[in-house]
Amino acid sequence: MKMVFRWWPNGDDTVTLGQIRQIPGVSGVATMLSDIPAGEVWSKEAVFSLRDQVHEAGLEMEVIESVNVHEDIKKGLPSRDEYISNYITTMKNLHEAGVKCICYNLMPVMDWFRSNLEMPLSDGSFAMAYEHAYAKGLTLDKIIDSMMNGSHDMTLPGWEPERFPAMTKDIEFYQNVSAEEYFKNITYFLDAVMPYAEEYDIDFGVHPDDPPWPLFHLPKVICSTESIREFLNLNTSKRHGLTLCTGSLGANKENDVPAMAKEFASMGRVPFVHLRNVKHTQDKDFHESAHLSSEGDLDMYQIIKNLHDNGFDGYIRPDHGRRIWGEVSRPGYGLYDRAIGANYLLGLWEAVDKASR
Ligand code: DNO
Repeated sequence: MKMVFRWWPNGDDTVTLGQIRQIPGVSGVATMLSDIPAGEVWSKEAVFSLRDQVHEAGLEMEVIESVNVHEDIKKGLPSRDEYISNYITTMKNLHEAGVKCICYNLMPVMDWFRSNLEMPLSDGSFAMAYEHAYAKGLTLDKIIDSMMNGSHDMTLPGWEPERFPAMTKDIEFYQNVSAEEYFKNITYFLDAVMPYAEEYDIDFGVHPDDPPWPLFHLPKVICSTESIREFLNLNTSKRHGLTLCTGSLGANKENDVPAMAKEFASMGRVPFVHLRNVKHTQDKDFHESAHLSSEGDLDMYQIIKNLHDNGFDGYIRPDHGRRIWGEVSRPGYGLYDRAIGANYLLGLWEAVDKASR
């Protein structure tokens, strides 16, 4: 197991590589070239220069989060072949730079969604929250506003402003796309890419839909144990796996996240794990919490134990932290709470590992 920390280059992060290097137990970053639009090739030059920057700071760059999938691939349009071929070239360049794991997602049109990026908690910290009744009634403008307010003018992952102009049309497009059709488009992509994942020794971990239910009439297909099984069955390559995001999946109370960790890790299909906790308030409403089991509704000990005992040998990163100690950063991606979280998770791992010997 290796603990990594999400980080963005080109000054697009308040956290520095030097700070990450000082978090005990963190060996590398999960990073991306966020200035290259989805569908374009990540040149060898750009990838190598990113890698050199990370290495110079004494960290590894074995995980990329995310190489985003162009919307035309998800839509199944004829232009997808060119975007897939670009994706494969990017994989080759990443492989040559020593990358071992790619996180990506298949959420149509928009990535993760929260109705409030800065909900005050009783201890004076702030966390991201989701209120279903409010979310359901939103128009696209309000959806975008909801995500941009509280973003402190930093780009949110998956909410790069260049996506906004096409969103109305894209949402319309999906109104008549069934989950079955969507799965077909995904299969086409996986069949094209997985042989290269084998050739380049890169594990692919799809990020589940966040929140894990249909929203804004868009197909959401990676939400539950059943749908993850179905998704993993779309391609037999062992490189075709899941980024087990405990907070995304755990937002649905029906999802037994420790059981998911056990089932999918034992299949060798979990190359990457995002660990964070959530606190359910009512029905589908929740807010994010500190990583500790006692702070939310997920049993982090059991999740770690099930990963450990079922042969998990991939990368973990502490996912979204709260905003604490007055830090101003990308929502969810400050230094302080994630650093605390990383060390709590490393402590759990050490205890589970030593107890098993
Ligand atoms: C938000 C994240 C997502 C996730 C991507 C993975 O903070 O959970 O942006 O990283 O969807 O592709």
